[in-house]
Amino acid sequence: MEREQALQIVKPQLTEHRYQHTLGVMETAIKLAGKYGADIKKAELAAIFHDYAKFRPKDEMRQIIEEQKMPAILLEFNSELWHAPVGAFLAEKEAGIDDKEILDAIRYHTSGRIGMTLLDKVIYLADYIEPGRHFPGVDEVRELAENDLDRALTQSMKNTIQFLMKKNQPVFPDTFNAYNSIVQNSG
Ligand code: DGI
Ligand code: FE
Ligand code: FE
Ligand code: FE
Repeated sequence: MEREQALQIVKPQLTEHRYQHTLGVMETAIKLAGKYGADIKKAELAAIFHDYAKFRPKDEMRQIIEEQKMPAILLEFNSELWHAPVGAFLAEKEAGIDDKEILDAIRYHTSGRIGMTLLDKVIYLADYIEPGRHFPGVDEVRELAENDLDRALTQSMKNTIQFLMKKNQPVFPDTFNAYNSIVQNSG
């Protein structure tokens, strides 16, 4: 699918603010893919669709998680996590995206996972550092992303876990597993 068609499908699903975020993730993901050797067209499409399900009603997302036999543990954690796996499902069902690497990058863009692929990492990081993001620590991660993908990713995961802990929020197991996996595998 070409960029313009993908954007036309996604735009009506999002608020204007979230659409601008999506364009930022797209540009950033294309840059990171070029720098680190990921597939640029796949990075572009995954970025465009990554927040596809962001505004679906909670009840609809809960029902999809149950019916599609996604990990039930999702339902015990913050519903903010649900749009990632549900988005992967709906991008396939409603938009016909059938590339498994793209769907996985969408599915794991919020939590990460053990053994993230290069494309998973590009989308996770692009979501974190796109130009519209303004939170403490983001500039440090932007600098790390200039020459060390794994260090940038580790730092963004640390920031996310610390942010959740400061707010006394539970941390989803995949989030910890992703952090451990990348620290153990990147020396
Ligand atoms: O959809 P975005 O806002 O672009 O960003 P995202 O998909 O990375 O994150 C959505 C939210 O999910 C964000 O507010 C932080 C939260 N989050 C990420 N990991 C975890 C989490 N929330 C909980 N409770 N546990 C996690 O492990
Ligand atoms: Fe998201
Ligand atoms: Fe994210
Ligand atoms: Fe996002």
